[in-house]
Amino acid sequence: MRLSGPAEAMDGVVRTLLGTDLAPRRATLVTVTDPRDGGSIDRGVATRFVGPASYTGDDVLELDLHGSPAILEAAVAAAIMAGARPAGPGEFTRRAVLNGKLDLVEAEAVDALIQADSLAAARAVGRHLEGELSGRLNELRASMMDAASSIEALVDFPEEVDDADVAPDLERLASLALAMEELASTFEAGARLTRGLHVVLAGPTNAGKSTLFNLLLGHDRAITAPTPGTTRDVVSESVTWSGQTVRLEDTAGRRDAVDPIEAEGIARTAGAAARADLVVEVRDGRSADEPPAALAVATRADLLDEAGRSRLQEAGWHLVGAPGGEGVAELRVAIGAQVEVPSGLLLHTARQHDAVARAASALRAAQAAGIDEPVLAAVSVRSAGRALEELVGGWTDEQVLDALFERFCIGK
Ligand SMILES: Nc1nc2c(ncn2[C@@H]2O[C@H](COP(=O)(O)OP(=O)(O)OP(=O)(O)O)[C@@H](O)[C@H]2O)c(=O)[nH]1
Ligand SMILES: [Mg+2]
Repeated sequence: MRLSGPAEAMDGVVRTLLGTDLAPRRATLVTVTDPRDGGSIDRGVATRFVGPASYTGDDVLELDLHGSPAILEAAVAAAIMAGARPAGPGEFTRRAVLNGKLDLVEAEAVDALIQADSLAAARAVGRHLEGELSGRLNELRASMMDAASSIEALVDFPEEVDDADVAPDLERLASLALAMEELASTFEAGARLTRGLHVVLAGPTNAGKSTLFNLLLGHDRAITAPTPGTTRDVVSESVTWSGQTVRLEDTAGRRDAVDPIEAEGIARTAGAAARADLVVEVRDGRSADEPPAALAVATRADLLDEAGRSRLQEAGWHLVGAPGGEGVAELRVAIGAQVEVPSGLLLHTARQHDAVARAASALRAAQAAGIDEPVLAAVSVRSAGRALEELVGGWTDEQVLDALFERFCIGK
């Protein structure tokens, strides 16, 4: 149980609940007392962090108790009697942002870390919490501000600024725009990493998709049968393979539908395939010829003779045989290998992508306006700056002016 608040309020809670003082940052064995009847609620370990050296920046009290709902409920009720109130969603991180302990990008990383269901995702966003992405954005923003100052000077003091002084800064805006476009383009990989890789098994009816789906998952999730058209709906299940989350989907087999329900199922297959990061095409190995996709699976390897097997292997098919599970482990590896986890910084929220993309296009507008339209150029750079400010904070026009006077010594 975690509490956060101003020191005086925390003093009251500590006194009422624990009846003792706590040395900061020292785990202390305590008895939590119920203020209603003075009886004991639980014995546990309490640690007090004194602000600003705490997660939220306010005073924080952490209580480790025995986790039964009855104990926790009583402890929460006691804390409320002692002056606390239940926290809202994300309120501790929100306090941390308001107190300047975290910026918004770091706060998003906290959320993504909590949601991460693979180590790869946790590692990618963990870097953001260490300030790596904020640092990069601040760097881009500082460089942008610097370049903006000469353009602002051209607007405010046209007689004193030479066009030649502004030209290198306009070039710099172009390279900053490029850097931001590159950063924006990492969103797809970042989102894929945090939400998991979306893989769809597709192919004609009776190809063996559902059987393969079950084999890949390791349990009997979907119905399989010799009757073509067995699967109607998209069947979805998440797994973790070598540290990466994969959302695997089995789909209705493609054919000229025999009834409207099946036709709807086939339409859903097309929708799932269109949204997928990777479509694995599945065919009956006995009638397969050229592989229809980068990752194509021929089933019923167990029913093929040696010549048939080598023919398919040479053509580039992945062979699987359901009875013995032949080729399934290799297929998992092949699926994982189709999507590399990029090693650079990755944007992982739509908010980040939106702000960085807006900043990039505003810089392109500034670049296009150039020396001929310095007012438009200056306004565009400012709006690029505001877009990044929404992400990390700290941009004011005052700062542009500071940088301007520092560089040009105007009015001397
Ligand atoms: N011997 C053998 N039989 C297989 C193999 N794969 C699938 N089958 C059989 O083929 C039949 C059809 O398999 P399903 O997995 O239901 O085929 P599907 O592609 O999902 O079919 P729809 O849902 O109709 O599109 C079932 O009877 C399976 O047991 C395999 O590798 N070897
Ligand atoms: Mg099926």
